[in-house]
Amino acid sequence: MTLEERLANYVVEGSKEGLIPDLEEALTKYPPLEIINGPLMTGMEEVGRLFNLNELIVAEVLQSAEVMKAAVAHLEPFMEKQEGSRKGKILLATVKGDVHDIGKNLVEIILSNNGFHVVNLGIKVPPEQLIKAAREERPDAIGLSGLLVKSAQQMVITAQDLRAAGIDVPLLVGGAALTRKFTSNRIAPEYQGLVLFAKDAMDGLDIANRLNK
Ligand code: B1M
Repeated sequence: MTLEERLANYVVEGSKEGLIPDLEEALTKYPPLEIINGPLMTGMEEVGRLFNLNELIVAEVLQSAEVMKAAVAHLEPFMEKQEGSRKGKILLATVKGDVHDIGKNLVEIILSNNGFHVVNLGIKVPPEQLIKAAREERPDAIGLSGLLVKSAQQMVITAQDLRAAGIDVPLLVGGAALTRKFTSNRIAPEYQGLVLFAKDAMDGLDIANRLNK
């Protein structure tokens, strides 16, 4: 197997044995984000495919998630950091009913490495908690993540509740359950402020940087 195949395979197999030396080797060839977005994501997509076919059970998917998290944690110190600049504050949450947090945590790493102050509220965050945090933290933007189909609908509800609470800071939304079209047709009309879709964590950073200007 090539190095890239081995990296994808650790995620598919949910095994960490040999992972760190292979990540070290990969770092001599690629920047950390390319390793995540390339072979590690390829592995995660395969996990999703096998899970869909009932060839993996939830416990096995959880092990794959642990491998992905360990890999991201190992690569994080090698990511580019913008020192010194202090940008806006962003509240980040996975929406109510959804536990998926690998993508959201990647967004946190990338935003905070690039000068943003991120307050990560975690997973399964109901609108009430988000409203309370928004009143206390006074963020410049709120980032919502969701991977389940029902999470897309939950984003609509969250946008409605935030609006009813008088919150109108820009909303940055992302996650596999969403599309740009759903964002502009279904979420944006329910909110007072801007609603912007990010296809991945780097896109999220680009949008946050544009909002910061
Ligand atoms: Co779940 N799961 N899962 N799962 N899981 C999916 C999402 C699924 C597509 C798998 C499948 O069936 N093929 C499917 C959803 C089906 C649907 O709704 N249509 C699914 C299901 C069904 C479930 C359960 C219901 C299974 C069950 O219990 N029977 C259950 C749900 C529990 C719940 O949420 N209430 C469940 C549970 C789990 C685990 C706990 C085992 C585990 C999550 C562990 C964790 O996150 N801590 C898990 C995993 C790992 C997956 C897959 C395999 C991988 C997700 C992942 O981490 N990807 C996933 C299939 C897949 O996606 N291929 C699947 C890597 C991550 C980096 O990508 O999060 O998409 P992602 O983030 C991307 C972009 O989306 C974007 O940036 C990132 C890239 O840079 N992004 C943002 C994300 N958030 C953003 C926010 C932004 C900007 C960009 O701004 C704020």
